[in-house]
Amino acid sequence: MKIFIPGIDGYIGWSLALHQLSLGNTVCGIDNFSRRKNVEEMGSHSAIPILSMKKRINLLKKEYGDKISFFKGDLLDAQFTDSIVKKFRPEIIVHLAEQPSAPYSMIDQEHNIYTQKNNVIGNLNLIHSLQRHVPKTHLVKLGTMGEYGYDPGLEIPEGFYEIEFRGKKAKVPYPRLAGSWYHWTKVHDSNNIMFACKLWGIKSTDIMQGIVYGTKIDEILDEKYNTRFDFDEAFGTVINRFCAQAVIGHPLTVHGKGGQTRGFLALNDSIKCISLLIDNPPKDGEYRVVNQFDEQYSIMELAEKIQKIGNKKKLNVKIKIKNNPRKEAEKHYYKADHHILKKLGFKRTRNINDEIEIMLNHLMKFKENIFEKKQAIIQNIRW
Ligand code: USQ
Repeated sequence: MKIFIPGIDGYIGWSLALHQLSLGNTVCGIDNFSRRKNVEEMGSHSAIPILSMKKRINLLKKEYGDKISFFKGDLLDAQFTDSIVKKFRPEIIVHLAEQPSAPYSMIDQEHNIYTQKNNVIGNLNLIHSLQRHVPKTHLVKLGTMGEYGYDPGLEIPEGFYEIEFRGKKAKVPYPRLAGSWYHWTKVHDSNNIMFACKLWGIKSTDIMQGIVYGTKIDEILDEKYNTRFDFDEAFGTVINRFCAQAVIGHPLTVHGKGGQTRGFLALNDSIKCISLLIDNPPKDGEYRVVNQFDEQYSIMELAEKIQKIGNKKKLNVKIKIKNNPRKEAEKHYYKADHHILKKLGFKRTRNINDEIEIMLNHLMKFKENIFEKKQAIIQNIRW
């Protein structure tokens, strides 16, 4: 299969490329390196060193030859996007080229508008090119569980639900109640893709993914294949950031009551899930929504897990309650379906406790790197 990965330089993009190449597929990636630049803007860097894209591609070319190609460019450049889709003619597009940080989008007007433009317009350019050149291609798009919001007080289905209103029943999209400018961009993308499927008969899987954690996937056996690992206030997500904090003896910064409950998934399993969805596409014209997470925990439960595992390693992990810089429910009902991936055969490969231990061991090797940027670790960006 020919797979196009916009955002190949990112945490998930690079890992997915390694996995898909190992399966014998052909991968073409593009990236504008905004993740590297934006993390630098936050005064940080990847805790785990990564190679430049030139070196990454040279490494892969030695192993996979012409099965890997890379072009530097931006989805906002409609001509560039169009020329790649026209030339490569992918059978699958896995769109991972969005600004992924909620706090980053909340810094100020400029960062909000940047996120909206980058995500919404980039996605539109991509779907127009897909329709123009490869209308039978499956678009796998990374959305987020955060599109639904965390305080509707109802169970969350996979995208659609049945309602009865004034005596009539209908299957309609489940309401989206996102909690940051970033999360809203994903809602706008979902609406645009849903409409494109109806309008043009293209097919898409919109992944509502939970929080991904971990440093390794099965294909990362040597440090030179490493994917990035962020821990700064904008790009470090909660388990990854807590593990980085534990390693340098910084207290784990739990926001508010810590009762915020989220779905979580190991990086290795995120890649396996995306690959399962690639292998099991929807029908032509179908807009499929899949909730992609494995287990759910509250933030305090997570902090306590990391504390327990860290203390076995003599890290003397402390937990510090911090005034919540976000506007979010700190205690809420949370029950979300995640049946589709299980039906397709998804089985967890990484247990959360084992993965936290693997992460702590891996990160301890790069303690100095985290320590060097420790001023970037506390979230001060306010909603
Ligand atoms: N949190 C803390 N302490 C910290 C950092 C975070 O208590 O030091 C709390 C936050 O207040 C929040 C929860 O942990 O309640 C999750 O925060 P996060 O930064 O890990 O996740 P979030 O901002 O929701 O975004 C991340 C990814 C995003 C993805 C989303 C999936 O950055 O790309 O879409 O997770 S989900 O959360 O399921 O919407």
